[in-house]
Amino acid sequence: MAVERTFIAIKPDGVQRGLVGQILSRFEDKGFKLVALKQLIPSRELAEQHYGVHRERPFFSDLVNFITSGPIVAMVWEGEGVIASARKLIGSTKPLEAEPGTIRGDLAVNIGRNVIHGSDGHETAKFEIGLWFDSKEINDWTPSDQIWREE
Ligand code: IDP
Ligand code: MG
Repeated sequence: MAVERTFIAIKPDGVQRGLVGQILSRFEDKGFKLVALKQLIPSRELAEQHYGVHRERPFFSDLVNFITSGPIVAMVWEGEGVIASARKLIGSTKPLEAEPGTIRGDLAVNIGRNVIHGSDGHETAKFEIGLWFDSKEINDWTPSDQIWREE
């Protein structure tokens, strides 16, 4: 499987509830590599671009209001199959339907307060990484224990 990158963001509820550390741990523990991270309060323009595919949905303005309401933690994670695997770690969009053991399954109940975002495919990941990060903010590096993670 190819090494790829995905865009992950801890939403304002995750930051406000003090869940940043344990969410980062789940990705680190799994064995993925953090290559970019920053905290920011997204502008309306950025939020509307990010959620552009949902522009016509009834919940769009609530979603944009929420995501711009406070700091988020924006990240890029790298690894083999990380795009699909991160979606599994995150769990279903509706937290009450998300499996226990997933981030949303363990940490949320409300669809509008579901703690975390993850890119849903290769094209989306590419678009979202470019939208949220300048290429200079993304670091190429090799973990010293890399050899112990490979077959
Ligand atoms: P995802 O975050 O699991 O990829 P999407 O369908 O892309 O889910 O929706 C983006 C975000 O919009 C969701 O994470 C959720 O917070 C919110 N959302 C999705 N569907 C609804 C809805 O029916 N009501 C309210 N908020 C919703
Ligand atoms: Mg989505």
